[in-house]
Amino acid sequence: MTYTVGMYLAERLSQIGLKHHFAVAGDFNLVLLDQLLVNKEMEQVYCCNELNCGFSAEGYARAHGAAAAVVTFSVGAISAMNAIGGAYAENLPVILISGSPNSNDYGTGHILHHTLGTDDYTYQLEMMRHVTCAAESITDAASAPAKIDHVIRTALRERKPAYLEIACNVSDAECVRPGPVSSLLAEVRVDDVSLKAAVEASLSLLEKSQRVTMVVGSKVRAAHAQAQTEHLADKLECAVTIMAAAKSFFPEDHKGFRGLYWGDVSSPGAQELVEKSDALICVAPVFNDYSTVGWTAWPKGDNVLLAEPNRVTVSGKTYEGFTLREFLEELAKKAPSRPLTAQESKKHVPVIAPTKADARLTNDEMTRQINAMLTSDTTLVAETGDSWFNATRMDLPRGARVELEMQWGHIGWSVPSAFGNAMGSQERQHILMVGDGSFQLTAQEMAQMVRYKLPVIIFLVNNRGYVIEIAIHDGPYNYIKNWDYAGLMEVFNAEDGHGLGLKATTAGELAEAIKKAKANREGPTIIECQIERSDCTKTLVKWGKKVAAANSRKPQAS
Ligand code: TPU
Repeated sequence: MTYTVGMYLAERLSQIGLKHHFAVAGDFNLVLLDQLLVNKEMEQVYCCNELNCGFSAEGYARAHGAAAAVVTFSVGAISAMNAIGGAYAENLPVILISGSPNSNDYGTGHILHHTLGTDDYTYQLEMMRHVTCAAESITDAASAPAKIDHVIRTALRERKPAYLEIACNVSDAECVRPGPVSSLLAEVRVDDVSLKAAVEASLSLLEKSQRVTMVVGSKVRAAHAQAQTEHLADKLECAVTIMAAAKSFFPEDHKGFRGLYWGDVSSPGAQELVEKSDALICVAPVFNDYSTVGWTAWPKGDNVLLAEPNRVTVSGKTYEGFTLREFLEELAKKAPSRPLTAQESKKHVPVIAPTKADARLTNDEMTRQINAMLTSDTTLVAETGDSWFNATRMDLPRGARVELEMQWGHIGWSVPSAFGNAMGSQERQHILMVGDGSFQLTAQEMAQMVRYKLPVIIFLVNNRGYVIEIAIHDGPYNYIKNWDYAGLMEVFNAEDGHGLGLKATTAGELAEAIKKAKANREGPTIIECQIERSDCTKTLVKWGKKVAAANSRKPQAS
């Protein structure tokens, strides 16, 4: 069989394990889409728009390790760029592939549709360089294999998105076949001297410390170091806390687990554990304004061992040239037992008392009922807003996954991301918690859950406004038009769908709705949970005030 550029790309994507790629058609990528369809190992999955396509791929990468999204030039790719920025912030290898102008049109002065109306077609590549770890433009078949391999390899190595554009007349041009994938995935060699020095410096901190605590951060998953983190915790036998964005990245049934470290809004006791440690091991953390609660809780100082994905900083020195996994593995081999912090503290499980069946539905009762649904097979996707705080206070069984987008924080992310995640892990039960304000951005992607018969259960929190923004900074702009959210499902079902739209205004109605949702395996179920606007978690309000204070610092006098 003659091989083409598009077939080469498809085989590479399939070799790295993709079973699906996401797409929105447009005339610059139609031939490319045909070429990708030749590969029977991968299914082409369609989205309503390119922003959602990017977020769907982002969700797939969360479930599956990597993903690809295929869009058309400018009108498509620039919409998708927002989601690619999200994938960058969240450390997810999403390959964005855009069709691009015919190679004969470059440098000719021709003005093309879907472009800025100038004759320079390099602007999209330039823009994408800022939100990806590798970006290539393919305008000839001969250089395509090297460019495709470079983009895929860099994305996988750096766990960041990457970008490819392929001239629309080149995607079916003849090219060589891909070689084996092992050469593409080869790991970088370890600097043994640096690794040994980092481990020795870390051990000397641990050996002179009795109060040792671990803080697990959100980059631990992208660094593929979750098992190594748990193993180190087994050896140290110390207390372990997690950061909010790392919810579910450390098993909560582990005997050292002591809940969430999030400054003032930590689980009871967790802040004291962290602040009173002689040695604090921060594994792959992200310290930003949100995670430090407006810069009020940022562990720093000589007692902090900062183990980042590509670097360790301890006792005033930084070490590089190895991965986090390698560092944690080596450290665990010699780590001393330091059980004091675990012995002196207890895991705090928040207990929410059930309300009567006919009582008005509350945020607490909704959270309680959702928590009771979680099993080791659940993936809980929680949108920006109070859903963050509800998800992070849940008690998780081992194996349950929580997906948050706390670095990028794009409202509306969760609907397409849950769709992509469900596509990428169909053996799991997907539950989505999303506020009404967020849902209004990307609601139409629920239609793809109907189309692909994915039994995602959506808890739509109708509190009639942007409650998180009300907590941070109130004004008339925080109040939204109400929708009939449950009613939307009928629109998306049209003549052939099996989605279910339900409403719950009391605790009993919610329990009934959950029963129906669990029984509906042929499509998604949206349960519109109607709660009072003022009913939100206490932590949201407390955290919101501190973040607002950080945002409203006055400019420094010059
Ligand atoms: O729980 P709740 O009521 O806060 O959730 P809801 O209703 O989804 O409201 C979220 C409100 C919100 C906004 C408007 N959270 N962050 N923002 C700012 C924002 C605006 N645009 C984008 C794309 N992302 C944002 N985070």
